[in-house]
Amino acid sequence: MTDDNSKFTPRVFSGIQPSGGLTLGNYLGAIKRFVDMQEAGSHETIYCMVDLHAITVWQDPADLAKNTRELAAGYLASGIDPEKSILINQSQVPEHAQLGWIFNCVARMGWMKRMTQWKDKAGKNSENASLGLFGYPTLMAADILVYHATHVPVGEDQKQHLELTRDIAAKFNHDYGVDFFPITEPVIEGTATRIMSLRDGSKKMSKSDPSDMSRINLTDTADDIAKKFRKAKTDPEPLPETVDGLENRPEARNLVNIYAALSDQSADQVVAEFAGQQFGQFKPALVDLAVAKMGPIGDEMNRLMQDPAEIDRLLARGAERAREITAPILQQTYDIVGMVR
Ligand code: AQP
Repeated sequence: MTDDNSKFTPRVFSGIQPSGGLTLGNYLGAIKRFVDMQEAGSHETIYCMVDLHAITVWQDPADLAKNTRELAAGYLASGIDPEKSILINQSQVPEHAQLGWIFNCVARMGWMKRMTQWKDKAGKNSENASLGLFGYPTLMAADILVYHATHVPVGEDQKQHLELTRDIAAKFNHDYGVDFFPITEPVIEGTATRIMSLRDGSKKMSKSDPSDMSRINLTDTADDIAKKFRKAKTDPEPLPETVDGLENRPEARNLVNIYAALSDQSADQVVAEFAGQQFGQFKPALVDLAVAKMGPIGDEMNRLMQDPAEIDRLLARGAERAREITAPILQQTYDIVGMVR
C-alpha cells in the first residue's frame, strides 16, 4: 500500500449524521476541528450531512428533514463558511451512493463483519438490522474517495472505518492495476477525540443516547448547560496535580478534557490550574466557559433555523459545486471498471 498522495489535491472531507440534535461531542470532536482546517487554508474543505447514513437506523421523515437543516445551521453557526468550504447534504450528490455500490463489490464480507460499530449498533439482534447498517462503512469510503480526499478529521470512534477506507482504495487500485484513489489519512488529534457521556464515563457522548442528561446539545440554554454539568457524574476526589492522577477516573478525565478543548488548552494546563480543587469549584468554572463558548452558537443556530429556505438554497449551491468534483471522478471510476456509457 502506498501512502504517496502527492499527486492529489490536498482535500479534507468529513461528515456528521443528521440523526438527532448536535452534541458537544460532535462539536469538539468534529465541527470545531473542521472550522480550524477550513481556516488553515492548506486544504480544500468539504463538509457533509450524511442523511443516507442516518437512515441505516429508523428516522422519522419529519425529524430527518428537521435534523438535516439543524445540522446545516450548526455547521454555519460554528464557523463553516459556505464560500470557503463546500457544504452539502449527502443525498443531493448522487455520486456518493453510486460509488458506494462499486465499493460494495470491492469490500469483503470478512472485513465488514469485523467493524466494531456494526457489532455495537446491530447488537444481539443483527438478523433484524438493516443491510444499510452493515454497508455503512462502504458508503463512508465512497463519501471520502468520490472527492479523492486526502485527509479526514474524525473522532476516535471512526478510526476503524478510516482503515477500511484505505483498504478499499488499495484493493481497488490493485485489482484494476491503477493508482486512482488516494490512501486517505485520518486526522485524529486533540483532547476531544472522545468526549464521554456525562452520566457514564465508559460511554461516548451520543446524540441518540436515550438520556438527554448524558449530553450537552448545541441548542441547550445556559440553564440546561448548568444543570447538566452540575449533575454530571464525578468522584469525591479533588483534581490531581498532573493528568496521570486522572487515570481510572473516567468521569473526571472527561470534564477536564471538555474544559481543555473549550479553552484551547492541554489537559495538563487545566489540571495545573485547578490542582487540589473539588468538583464543587471546578464545575461552575466549566459551566461559565461552556455557556460563553456555546451560547452564541446556539443563538445563531436558532436564528438560522428561522429561515429554512435560505439553508436549502445554500445546500443546493453546495451540491452543485460538489458535483463539479464528484461527477468526473465517478465517470473515471466507471471507465476503469469497464462500464459502457
Ligand atoms: N462523543 C464524541 N467525542 C468526540 N467525537 C465525536 N463524534 C461523535 N461523537 C463524539 C464525532 O462526530 C463526527 C460525526 O459523528 P456522527 O454523528 O456521524 O456519528 P456518531 O459518531 O455515531 O455520533 P453520535 O452522536 O454517536 O450519533 P448517533 O448517536 O446517531 O450514532 C464523527 O467524526 C465522530 O467521530
